[in-house]
Amino acid sequence: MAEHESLEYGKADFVLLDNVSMEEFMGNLKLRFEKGRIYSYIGEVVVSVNPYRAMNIYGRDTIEQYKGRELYERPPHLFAIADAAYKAMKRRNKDTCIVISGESGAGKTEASKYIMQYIAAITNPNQRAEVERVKNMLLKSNCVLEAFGNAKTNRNDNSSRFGKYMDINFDFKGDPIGGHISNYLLEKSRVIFQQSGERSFHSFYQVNMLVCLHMSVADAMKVIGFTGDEVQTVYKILATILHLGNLTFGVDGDVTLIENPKLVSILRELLSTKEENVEKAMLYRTVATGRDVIEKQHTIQEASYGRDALAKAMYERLFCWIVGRINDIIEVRNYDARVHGKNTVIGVLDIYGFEIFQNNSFEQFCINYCNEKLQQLFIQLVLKQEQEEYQREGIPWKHIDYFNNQIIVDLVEQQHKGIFSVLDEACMNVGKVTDEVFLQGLNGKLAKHAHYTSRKLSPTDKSLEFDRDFRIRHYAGDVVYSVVGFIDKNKDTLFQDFKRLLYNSANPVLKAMWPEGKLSITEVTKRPLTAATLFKNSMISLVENLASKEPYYVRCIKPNDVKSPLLFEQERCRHQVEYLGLLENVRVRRAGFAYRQTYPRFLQRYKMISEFTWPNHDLPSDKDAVKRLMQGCGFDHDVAYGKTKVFIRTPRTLFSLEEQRAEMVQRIVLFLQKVWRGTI
Ligand code: AD9
Ligand code: MG
Repeated sequence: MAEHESLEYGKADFVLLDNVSMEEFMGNLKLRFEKGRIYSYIGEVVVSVNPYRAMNIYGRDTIEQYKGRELYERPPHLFAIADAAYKAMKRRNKDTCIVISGESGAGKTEASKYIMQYIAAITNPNQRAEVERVKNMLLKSNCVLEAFGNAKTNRNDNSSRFGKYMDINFDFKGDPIGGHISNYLLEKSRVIFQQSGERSFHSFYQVNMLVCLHMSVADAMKVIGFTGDEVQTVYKILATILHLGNLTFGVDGDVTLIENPKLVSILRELLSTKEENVEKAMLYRTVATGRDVIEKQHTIQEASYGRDALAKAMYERLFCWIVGRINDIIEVRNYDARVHGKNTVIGVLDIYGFEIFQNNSFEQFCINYCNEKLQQLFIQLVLKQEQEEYQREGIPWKHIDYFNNQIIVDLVEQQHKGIFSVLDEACMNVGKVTDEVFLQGLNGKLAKHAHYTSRKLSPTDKSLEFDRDFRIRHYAGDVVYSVVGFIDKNKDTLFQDFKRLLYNSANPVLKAMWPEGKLSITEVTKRPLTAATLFKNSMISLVENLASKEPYYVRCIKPNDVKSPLLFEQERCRHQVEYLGLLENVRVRRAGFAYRQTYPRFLQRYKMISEFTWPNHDLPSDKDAVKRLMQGCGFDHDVAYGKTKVFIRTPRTLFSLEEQRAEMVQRIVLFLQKVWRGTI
């Protein structure tokens, strides 16, 4: 534990609680929060409570205190986990990742930024220019992505409306040499609609208020390496989307028309195209009927639908293009793996947190599914595998129960029966495809599922107000979703005419964003993958990627719903502790072992500290040799011997082994020096 921290701040590591009960856990969490100790540990997992106030714990001096130290040597902090992930990567040549989870507003994005700042601060001691450039880009990219991908919601004034996973690549010296950002499903519907009390993406207000982007954002874009033309095009796209919001349609006889034609000439200019092209794309749709290609006039509804789809698609494409440009700029360059050896990676995941709104739609469904996947990963890696390993190794172990949310993950993503499959099936129907048809499909397939209810299946259930609602019992709570818009958002159609309009722009930056606009209607044959399928696939590969690395966890807790630095709402916090599985985490950790290693590797590292094993042992097996070594050092009581690995219960034992090893190495070096000098 962090030994120098006084007990007046409570227990720094929940593993040290006298009794592992919800009551004690909550008492300790509250005490620490009230004493300004926002971080605690469960073993190597950081538990963080959002302080909702500026804390003086992220400065240069604090960074220095954590640099290169072991996790338990200092009070719990994000910096300690960042350092642990960094050390593991550097010492053991392992890819690591830091997974930050918690509900909306719990502090994930802030945590990810502090982690990045820490890594930037402790690397590149030799001030290599290229490394400094990369670090600067990585930090600045955050600011740009937040401007375009974050917005004020009722849960969080700076809520991430996209998922972000950033890989930072390091060279053999441990210095950052590049990175890569993966972005996940931007909530683009926000461009055309916001719930009461919410706003669109920050970028629109910044462009609106200052006529150019917020100063720091424009600076950041320039520093990163966006050209003047590119930044101009970004302004133009934002302006286009704002003007599209004002475009209205009417009818004259049976002709659909644009009610405010002045806007068309503004749009023409912004998009660098001809006025008639804009008008035509807004009012007509090219369709192929057999061998003929005809132009079909939109109804008012179709024209409005098309306009909204265009606004959403342009913003989404802009966002993905910005991420792509940043990736071009920060990708690993000038690096020859054949000369320098493999480069290693630390991944940082900061994704949208679990959310429940007044009205929950397709986006909340995807966001909450994503959080189910991450919870499942945590269960797999922290609760399940740990216990399975003890069993496999024959270590005496009393199984600890926990709620396994795999059943909810399956409910969403399973082939044929899962909600995404039912949705895709409904979208594939020819003829009238409605959200209600989708809901009927769900009811048909999921009527008996313990985590699914609809109003039809449960007419007296008060939380299901309308016939279009269904409810999922998520790991983090019940959420009622309205099916309205699911089909549309899943199909995610943008008429080919708009793609052609943008591709034919005289602005090369805009044109490059829409390469598929090159195709004529007769050439567009393939049905694109649905939004749900794309999201599901990206989540599955994200989880695979995280599982292939050594994970470090930050579990964020939101203390209240009013953004107060003083309020610790007991019930709100208890609920989060419960669904995050923190108590189970303490139990597994407490009964478990902090460190494990195979016998041969353990000996390789520590054999010099025992006369029985140095330079070689003559015992029947490596296991016997490790036993002898541990007995000799007096650590036997803190150790269990598995079939292939030795397990050490407390970190203190490990530190002590490390100290003895360092001492021996020093002695051996001195001895060898004397031999060389001929003084022995
Ligand atoms: V969402 O799922 O993207 O909606 P996050 O990312 O979990 O959410 P965020 O990091 O944006 O939450 O934190 C919300 C707000 O809490 C911030 O804007 C800060 O005002 C506040 N916060 C969070 N962490 C800290 C902190 N370590 N110090 C001070 C903090 N304030
Ligand atoms: Mg966030």
